[in-house]
Order: sequence, then structure tokens, then C-alpha cells
Amino acid sequence: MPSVLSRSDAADPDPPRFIDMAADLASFHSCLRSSSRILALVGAGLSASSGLPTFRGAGGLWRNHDAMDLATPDAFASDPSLVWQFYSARRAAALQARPNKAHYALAELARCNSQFLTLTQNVDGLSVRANHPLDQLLHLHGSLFDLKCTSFYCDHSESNNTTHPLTPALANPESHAYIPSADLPHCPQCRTGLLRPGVVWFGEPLPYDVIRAADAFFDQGKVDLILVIGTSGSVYPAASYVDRVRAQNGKVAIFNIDVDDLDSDEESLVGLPDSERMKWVFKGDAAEWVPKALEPIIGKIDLPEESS
Ligand code: BV8
Ligand code: ZN
Repeated sequence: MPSVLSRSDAADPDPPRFIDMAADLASFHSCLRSSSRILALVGAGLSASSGLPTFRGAGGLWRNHDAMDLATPDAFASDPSLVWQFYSARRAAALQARPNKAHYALAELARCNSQFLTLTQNVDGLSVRANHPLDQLLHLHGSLFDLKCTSFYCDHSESNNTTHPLTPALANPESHAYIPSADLPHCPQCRTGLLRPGVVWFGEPLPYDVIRAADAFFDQGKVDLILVIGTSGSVYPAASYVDRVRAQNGKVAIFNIDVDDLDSDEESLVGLPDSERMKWVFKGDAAEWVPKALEPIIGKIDLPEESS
């Protein structure tokens, strides 16, 4: 399945950066100034420079398990001990991490433009901790800090539970020991149901209210621009939002450290007058390039002092 980011383009992925990046930035700035309705689709690469592993490449393996194999209802049903150790380790890492400048830049753009909406595939909670206005932030795949009961007869769910560890048995992230279900997180309401992380697992539908809110944004008018930040665009339906913007002749700006494997005809784009240009590609760390790209609207972004 070709990723949404590749479209019958073939070019030398490695043009002389200096000139292009500066020229690209100026040309993108004029596009940004003339765009009123803006979307951002973000992925694990947004949080990479906050120290959190991505899904592809080395970060995609946890104890030799492919992260995507553990993020399924079947994995949880067959080995809740392993899956809870996986999610407990990710909760710990996310709690340790701090939002980076790109998280803050998107939050500031939301405050500057009421018609800006961030669609995050990330479950790490860093956009929330960067004070991104919550009514302009949709968690497509849930959150590590939401929990819900797995019992069919119980509808208990809770959000923003940052307790760590959730049970003493999950205290030691290095322990590979099997944890009996009795020592795994249980539902405080029905007392018998096993709790699970409030994330969307593969094969599960995205939250209905989230899908509806994203559709409502499209129904309210043309999306002029989508920022595609730190995502491989390999998971659906999240990746399809880029197609939807393209389908209505919206413009696309890609922020990715690994542009090389995303074939893009940068050369042929650079020469085009800005008004005709449909795509920008910023190769590099999102934490560096997103703030630069959004500067005309949000000004300079500084990280807040580390709170003690
Ligand atoms: C569903 C939560 C139906 C859990 C996640 C159509 C075609 C093919 C397949 C499908 C299809 N439709 C559905 C499917 C199946 C499946 C799917 O997409 N499979 C893929 C693998 C082919 N989709 C589903 O199952 C979805 N559900 O379809 O339900 C349904 C409907 C009704 C009733 C029943 C069922 C649910 C998908 C959601 C799964 N949950 N996360 C958890 O996190 O544990 S997905 C998870 O993986 C993330 O949320 C994210 O979405 C994805 C990882 O992708 P990225 O975030 O992009 O990360 P990745 O590592 O891949 O890439 C990082 C990028 O960043 C790289 O490009 C790298 O170069 C770049 N980068 C790195 N560092 C930096 C950087 N960029 C900038 N700066 C840096 N510093
Ligand atoms: Zn319950």
C-alpha cells in the first residue's frame, strides 16, 4: 500500500538543502498567511525529539515484539500481563517526557486561528501538556491515560489517570515476570472487570465522536492547508485525511526527518509560483521546523522553564 505521502513523484530526495529550505520556508509562509482553514495530522515523529520512540524503525520493537502486534484486542486477550507491561512502560516514558517546541507551536497556532484543528495519532498526552486548546485537538487513537473496563456489563471509563504504576506488579518496567490477572489493573466500579488502556487497537473503530468532529470540520468548508507532521501515513483511516484535503485541492506541507523515503518532486515544485504550489516538504526534526514554519502567525516559540 503506497503511503498517502507518495504520489507519482520521483526526484532526487537530496537537493542542496540550504537554498531550498530557506526558499521553501518563505514560499510556505506566504501560503500559510493566505490559508484560513488549517488541519494538522501528527504522528510519533512529533514526539520523537521529546525522547519517545516511534513505531517504525528501531522504536517499533518492544522486547522484540512489534508494537503493532501488541496493540490488538487479541494480544490483550491472550496475554494481558505482557500487554499491560507494554502500556505501563509507555505510560512511564510519556510521563517522563516533556512536550517540545513543535507541540507548543501547534498549541499556539490553535489559539491564533480558531479554524485550526490538530488530529493526533499520538496517545502520549504531550499535546495536552503543551496546553493545546482541547476543543481544537482530536485524539484519533485515544490516550495512554484513559482507562476503560473490559467487562461487557460495565461501562466504566476514566480519563487523564496518570497514576504510575497502576498496580504494584507493574512497578518494575525491567521485570519480564508474568503478572497474574489478579495483580493487573481492575475496574473500581464493578471490581471484577480487567481495565484496559483507552487506546484504539488495530481492528477497532476510531471513537465515533472524534470521527464526527473531524467530519464536521470538513463540512464547515474547504480545508486550505494540512500540516503532515512526523507520520509515515501508514495507518488508516488517520492517513486518509491527507487524501481528503488533496481531493478538495487543499495544500500539503510535510514535516519529516526521513523525507528520502517519501519520494517528492521538490525540484519541480520549487520553481512554481507560490499560488500554484500545492506541496512543501521540510526535511528535519519537527521540533525545529514546525515552529519556524508557523512563525509568521505564532511568533517565536520558547520552551517554558522546567517546572520543578
Ligand atoms: C479500523 C493506538 C475498522 C494504540 C494505533 C485501509 C488500508 C489498509 C489497512 C487498513 C485500512 N483501513 C483499516 C486498516 C487496518 C488498520 C491499518 O491501518 N493497518 C495498517 C498497519 C496497514 N487500521 C485499523 O485497524 C484502524 N481501525 O480500521 O477499524 C473498523 C470499523 C468498524 C468496526 C470495526 C473495525 C485502527 C488504527 C489505530 C491503531 N492504533 N495507536 C497504540 O499506540 O498502542 S496506530 C499507531 O501506529 C499510532 O497511533 C499511529 O497511528 C501509527 C504509527 O504511525 P506514525 O505515528 O506515523 O509513526 P511511525 O513510526 O510509523 O512513523 C513516524 C514518522 O515520523 C516516520 O515517517 C519518521 O520518518 C518520522 N520522524 C521520526 N522522527 C522525527 C520524524 N519526523 C519529524 N521529526 C522527527 N524528529
Ligand atoms: Zn467495570
